[in-house]
Amino acid sequence: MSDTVVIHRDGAVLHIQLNRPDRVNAVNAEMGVALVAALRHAATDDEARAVLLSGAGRAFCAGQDLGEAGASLEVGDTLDRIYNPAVRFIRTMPKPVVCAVQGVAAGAGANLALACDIVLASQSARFLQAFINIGLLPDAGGTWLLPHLVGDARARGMAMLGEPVLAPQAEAWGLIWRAVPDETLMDEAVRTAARLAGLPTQAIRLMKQAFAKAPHQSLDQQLDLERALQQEAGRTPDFQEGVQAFMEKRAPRFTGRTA
Ligand code: T3D
Repeated sequence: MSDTVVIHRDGAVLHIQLNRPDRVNAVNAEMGVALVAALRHAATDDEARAVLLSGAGRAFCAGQDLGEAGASLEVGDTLDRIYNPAVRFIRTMPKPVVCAVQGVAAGAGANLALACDIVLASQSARFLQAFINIGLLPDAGGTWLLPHLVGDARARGMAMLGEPVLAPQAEAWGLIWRAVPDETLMDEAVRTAARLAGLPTQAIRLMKQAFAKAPHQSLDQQLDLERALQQEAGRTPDFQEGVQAFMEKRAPRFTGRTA
């Protein structure tokens, strides 16, 4: 078991922490394998209804470990083994993934963060598409995520100029959900993940499916998809509980179960 990624479950929240603080949590081969294993575990652990991804120390993640990779590496192999599966797990797992970003999120580290469902960043954090500085283009979903989140002009500026975007700007652009005071980041992230873990998990699973399909569909197709997914949501115990609790003027007790 590698200590480059630390996993622990607190109630219904599975916390995954990148743990190479002396290397700004740069992803070496060992950490990459451990991260993918942790995300696979998170996706399939039925007790976990929300996931929190964070980085130990002063920064979230500096992207690929350049010291280990050197310049001769077949970079496509790294994407096959690490970043592409990691991003796919984050986007498709049937539960919400919260990311807490402090310090810097650079290169593939930035795009791992941006792939998450809810991104919180400390006010002083910065997002850096560092790829251009070493002769690469954004990967780990960057060329897809950036234009979807902030539009084509800002995506190209971030990717081509490689300038850092500070958290308040990131929030204003819609790159992230919220920038919060530095000293409250982890409390806020833990609270947000715990809150999500208590919500109707199946509705969130179905939302993720709907959001994933939306960019490729017409409004007409999306209306049909929403109908199918809503039909499924309507059959969950959490829908019954939500309506009943509303009628009884009490707080709902959602279980996240399918039946
Ligand atoms: O296989 C493939 O390569 C394909 C996949 C590519 C995906 C990618 O992620 S490509 C992009 C890789 N990442 C970068 O290019 C970022 C490089 N790092 C930086 O630009 C800066 O270090 C940061 C902006 C992240 C942080 O700056 P700062 O000033 O806060 O810290 P620092 O002093 O630069 O870094 C602290 C130490 O971590 C330092 O080592 P030292 O001098 O104390 O021995 C630095 O060299 C090291 N470090 C930082 N980033 C990396 C790293 N070591 C290896 N790999 C890194 N990515």
